[in-house]
Amino acid sequence: MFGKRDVIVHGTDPYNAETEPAALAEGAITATDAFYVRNHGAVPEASEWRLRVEGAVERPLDLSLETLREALPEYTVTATLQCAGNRRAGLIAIRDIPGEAPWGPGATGTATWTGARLADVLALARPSGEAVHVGFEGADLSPEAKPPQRFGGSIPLDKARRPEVLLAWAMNGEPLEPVHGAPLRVVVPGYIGARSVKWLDRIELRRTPWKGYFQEVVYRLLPEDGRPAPGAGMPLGLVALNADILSASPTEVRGYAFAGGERFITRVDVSSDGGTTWRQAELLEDLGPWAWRHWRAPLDLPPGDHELVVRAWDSSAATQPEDEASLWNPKGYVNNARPRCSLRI
Ligand SMILES: Nc1nc2c(c(=O)[nH]1)N[C@H]1C(S)=C(S)[C@@H](COP(=O)(O)O)O[C@H]1N2
Ligand SMILES: [Mo]
Repeated sequence: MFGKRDVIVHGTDPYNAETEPAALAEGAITATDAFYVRNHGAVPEASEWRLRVEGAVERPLDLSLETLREALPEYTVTATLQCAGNRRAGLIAIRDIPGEAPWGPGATGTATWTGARLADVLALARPSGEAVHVGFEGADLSPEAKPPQRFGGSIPLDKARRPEVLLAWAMNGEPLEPVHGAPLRVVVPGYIGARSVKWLDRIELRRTPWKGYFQEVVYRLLPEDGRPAPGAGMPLGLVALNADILSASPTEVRGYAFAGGERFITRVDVSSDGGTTWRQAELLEDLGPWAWRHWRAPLDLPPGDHELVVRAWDSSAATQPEDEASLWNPKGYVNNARPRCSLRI
């Protein structure tokens, strides 16, 4: 439908699809035509596009894409996007989560993103003393909210001023595709995918975090017995340490590990006896502080049944939780349990 290949489609209206493990395993940069898509509404129709910057600013802006591209220097950042619902299927296996897509390990991917620094746009608009959060609003209308609402979210102003946060018009060296947010999207490295708002046409400097449905009700971690309601549970922001297996054979296991936040991957351990003994995997290509690490470990397994388990470690010395049972939550977010895989040889 959008010329995507190697994807598992979870819905067509709106279109949602994840990358197949084999396509993720091809390299640390995910091909654009295999990159996952997470939409909460229809891709908005192309129209006369402007970016407004308003709210707690001394100088509100109303920019064309040409002005943005010509007036500001262009930067490229390699960053992993990860949906908070990535690996939800593992939680659904514990207890059903009706109405939420059963994402496997492929609601994540890594691309190079090119655009202007949000910091440079903010410097032009001059945030006032009141500004603490930066809100982003997309042009898409989501029927998930009643009444329908545009998709939006916010990040703290401190993060918004960091050099890695981009207003991107290109992905993997090509013009951004409509399904990934053309003509302009935010890319917030280290934060859940939901903050990287696509089809961005409004930035609002605010005193408080975004009050829209997708931050006040959705994308929050509820207690096991919680119900979605405005302000219930905790808002998700920084991505938690996570890893998954992308391929496993009698001679080799491969996968990804993503630290999230401002952390980086320090080690990945692999067990082939269900977690009794561990060996270190080899960390592959380092794409910089905002990208995952792919890893591999050679195996030499005798005939029989084997259970592979993986645990990644990050620069805060945290490792992944043992299993999904302790992580189940009503919306099915942040499944970062140690991935497991059975092999019969
Ligand atoms: N405007 C808008 N931005 C959005 C969304 C959306 O539905 N509408 N989905 C968000 C979510 S939940 C994720 S995980 C990422 C996915 O980006 P991608 O589709 O380019 O992979 O976009 C985010 N930005
Ligand atoms: Mo997401």
